[in-house]
Amino acid sequence: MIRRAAIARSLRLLDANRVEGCIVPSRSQYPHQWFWDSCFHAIVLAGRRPAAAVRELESLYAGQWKNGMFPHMRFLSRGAKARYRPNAGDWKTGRPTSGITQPPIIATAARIVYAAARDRRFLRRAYARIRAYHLWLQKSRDPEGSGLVAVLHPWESGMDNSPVYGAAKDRYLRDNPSPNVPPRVDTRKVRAKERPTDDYYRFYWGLIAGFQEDDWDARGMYRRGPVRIADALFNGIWTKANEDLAALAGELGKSKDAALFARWAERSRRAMCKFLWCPRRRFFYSYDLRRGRRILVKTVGGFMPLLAGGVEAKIAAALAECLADRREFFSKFGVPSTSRGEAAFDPVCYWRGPVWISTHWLLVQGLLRCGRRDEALRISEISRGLVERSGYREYYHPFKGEGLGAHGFSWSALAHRMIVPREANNL
Ligand code: 2M8
Repeated sequence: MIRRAAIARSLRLLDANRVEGCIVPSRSQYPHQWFWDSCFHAIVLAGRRPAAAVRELESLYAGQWKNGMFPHMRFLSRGAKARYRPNAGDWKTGRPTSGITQPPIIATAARIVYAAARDRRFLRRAYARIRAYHLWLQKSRDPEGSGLVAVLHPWESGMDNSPVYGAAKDRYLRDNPSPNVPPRVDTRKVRAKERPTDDYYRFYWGLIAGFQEDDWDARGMYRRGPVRIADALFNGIWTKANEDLAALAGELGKSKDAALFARWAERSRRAMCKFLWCPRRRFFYSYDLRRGRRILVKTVGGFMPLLAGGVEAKIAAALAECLADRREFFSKFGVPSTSRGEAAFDPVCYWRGPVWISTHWLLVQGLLRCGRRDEALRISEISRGLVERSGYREYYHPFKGEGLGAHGFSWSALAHRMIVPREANNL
């Protein structure tokens, strides 16, 4: 009964955050559409409102580029009057979207939504859109076919000020005259210490200016962009997404496509174990493709290769140990976004320490996948508890459980849908 009331509250929140046919992450802080947020919203809705889940995913099509890319943001006209920077005009992409992408979780979301909605028209349309996206991502972010796709801007990783991007930021600011950055608006409603520093904002805007010089040409951006990082979370999601796209292709009888995407998934699994896994430190790290070395900072992203399956039992066991270690990722209120052992760890600052419900959700799927049910249940319970106690906040303090960042934050509704029914993995 309590559970049902909680789910109803989550659905009410999503209803309240619906603007121009899609759900925004938060009405005050993020008044536009974000790519991976909408995928998470669709996953939440699939449980009780499959038709609304279909609509949420389909609302992303309006932003998709002709080359297949799903941009990380689509600007809404109502939101245009709201204060968010960079706005559509700042990006100069020639359309009301940003020019970069975000973690490619749409195939996974579509598989979950299809398992709930069983709507063939949705499946056919979604498949064509997502297939185009995967072909674009593969070609433009892994042109050598290594199995690892690159992130070119920290915003693409979804974990914007993660210390994974700290060294790249420092190098960038050292080598480039500090770009002019318009006054920050993100710190008007959220305390500055919970948001990225001004340096990060100079870096974010500077990278955008560089891409504008390349006229948003994917090849030029990849070749000349100062950041080229195989992010562990992004690649874990990408691998799982190829497996899910293969399942959707199979459902449509497209066996050649199914074999292709299954092969891509397998290639990425191998590449993650070869390049991201560090046998000595027993952890998955993001990898700097420009410099040819791992970025030795432990973040929650390091658990995400588990999502993709096929991880050796001893690797899964090492990660479980790290998850249970108070000096690393164990804390009363969940799994911090950055290890407690890192110098950059900060329990209130955005992706440098706080607990996020989205990464909890991903972690739960990864743990279930490698048979770690107890750990998965613990994280599910903590997630529900956080939302009950502190509301739908953007992130939470790992030791105190207090809410941080934006209020009325949509994807925190995932707390009530941590464990996806088995059908979604068995179309
Ligand atoms: C955050 O990122 C945006 C920029 O894309 C921002 O800080 O303004 C991140 O947490 C990102 O992962 C998320 O998709 C977005 C909207 O919730 O906010």
